[in-house]
Amino acid sequence: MKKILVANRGEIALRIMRSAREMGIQTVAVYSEADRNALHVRYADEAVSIGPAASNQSYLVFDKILSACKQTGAEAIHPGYGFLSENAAFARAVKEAGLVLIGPSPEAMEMMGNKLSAKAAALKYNIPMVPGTEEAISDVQEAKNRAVEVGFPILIKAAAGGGGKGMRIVDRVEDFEEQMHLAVSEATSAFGDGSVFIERYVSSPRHIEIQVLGDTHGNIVHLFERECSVQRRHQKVVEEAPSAVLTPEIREQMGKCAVDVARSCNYVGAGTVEFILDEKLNFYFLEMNTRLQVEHPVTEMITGLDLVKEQIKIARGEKLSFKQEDLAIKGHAVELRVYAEDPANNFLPDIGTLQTYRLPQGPGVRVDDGFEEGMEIPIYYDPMIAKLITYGKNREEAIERMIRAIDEYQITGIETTLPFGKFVMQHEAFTSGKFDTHFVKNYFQPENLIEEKVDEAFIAAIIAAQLMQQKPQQGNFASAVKPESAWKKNRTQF
Ligand code: MV4
Repeated sequence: MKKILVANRGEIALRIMRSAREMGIQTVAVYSEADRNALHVRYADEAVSIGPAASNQSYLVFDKILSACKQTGAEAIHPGYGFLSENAAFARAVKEAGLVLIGPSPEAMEMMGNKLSAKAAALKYNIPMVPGTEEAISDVQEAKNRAVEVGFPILIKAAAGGGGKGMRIVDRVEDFEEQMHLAVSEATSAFGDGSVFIERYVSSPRHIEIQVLGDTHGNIVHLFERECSVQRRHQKVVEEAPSAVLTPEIREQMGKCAVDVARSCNYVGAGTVEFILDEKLNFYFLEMNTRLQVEHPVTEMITGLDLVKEQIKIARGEKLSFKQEDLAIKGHAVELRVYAEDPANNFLPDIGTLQTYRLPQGPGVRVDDGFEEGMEIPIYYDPMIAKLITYGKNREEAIERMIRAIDEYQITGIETTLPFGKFVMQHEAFTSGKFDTHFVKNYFQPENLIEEKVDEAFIAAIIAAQLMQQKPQQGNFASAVKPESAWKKNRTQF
């Protein structure tokens, strides 16, 4: 494999190219009109323009990606995450064009892409699952009877859904019929497939996922867990590895189950098996994601592996160079997704230019990003600017480093989730490890960030006063405040 095309943009495109370059593999970028000056285009050895900004006219068009391979002689495609990464039809088209997709087979993508077929496959291996129906259920009366057997509260899920789309919680049997009708029509319009199934609703779960790697020789290992419970509206914001609550025994059991789920679909490549964990630490299989995930760096930090290199080696047909017993967790890693969103304003996407953009540095800090100072955040794609990852010998050190790195990270021109990240890192529920998927809803109010904002405005006022009046006179504003102590108190600027 001499040349790889990266069918993606932003931080993940760069991150993939970096590993390819280390392996002596040439890289090809593709870019839309909105990404003409993007870093992934400049970093690649070659770049091919693939059309208008809208992704359905560029990054999602099979033929444009395949032609770019032909044009440049790329032999393999890395799809990153999002876009075409879990598209079985694309995986087939790649194969038919005589190219290699750095990812699983179209069959595995299809089987795991539907929640019901994923559950059916996993059932053969006795994987723990939340009680409910194993098949799509369309008869409302029958569904209601099953719901009564399973017990309320019930969750109605769309088979074709994902990431929380098409889910409905039903607390009481009286509400079941209405909610079922709504769920079916929602699933039909959102996915073109109205199949739904029901599960017992686990009310305060933690979201824990296991990274797996499978090679083309039938070897499958797991790379331990990632805790992803800090999310809002099914959008993850903070992830960490390992989880603060898993015991070595549960970790081993979950790891074995994840390997079995991967085995159930003959999985090849890097994948993630999602579980929920209840208060009693019972775990249940939810679904499998057949791509490299956004939060993969925390796993890289604690295992010392480069997941993109492993994906490439697997795609070249190589055997995994390690066995399960060779793998161990070392240290702790935390990731904060830095979004161009205003956490003080209901996380509304914020658009604009990165007027100031200075990165944190120093021990245990990694930033995966795709922007530079002066660049605009395009409105067409995901609003994630960067992933800030910190590593430490233990959880406390990783968190301390995250707080320090957030303080060093300077972004102006756009509101970001950095202050929200600091709020999480300093919250007792997070530091103690006692939190679930309701963390944001339960503990976060925009007012939590206002104090920080007031401090910033205060410092700005001091600077303004000093500029206007170099020598403070007795009784004026500049002499009334103590700039020194205020600077020390708030370390967000130097
Ligand atoms: C659940 C659940 C509780 N009980 N299933 C949300 C996304 C999709 N992957 C499955 N999800 C859930 N399934 C049962 N039976 C709670 C969630 C859930 C959730 C799961 C993982 C991460 C964040 C979540 C936020 C809300 C609900």
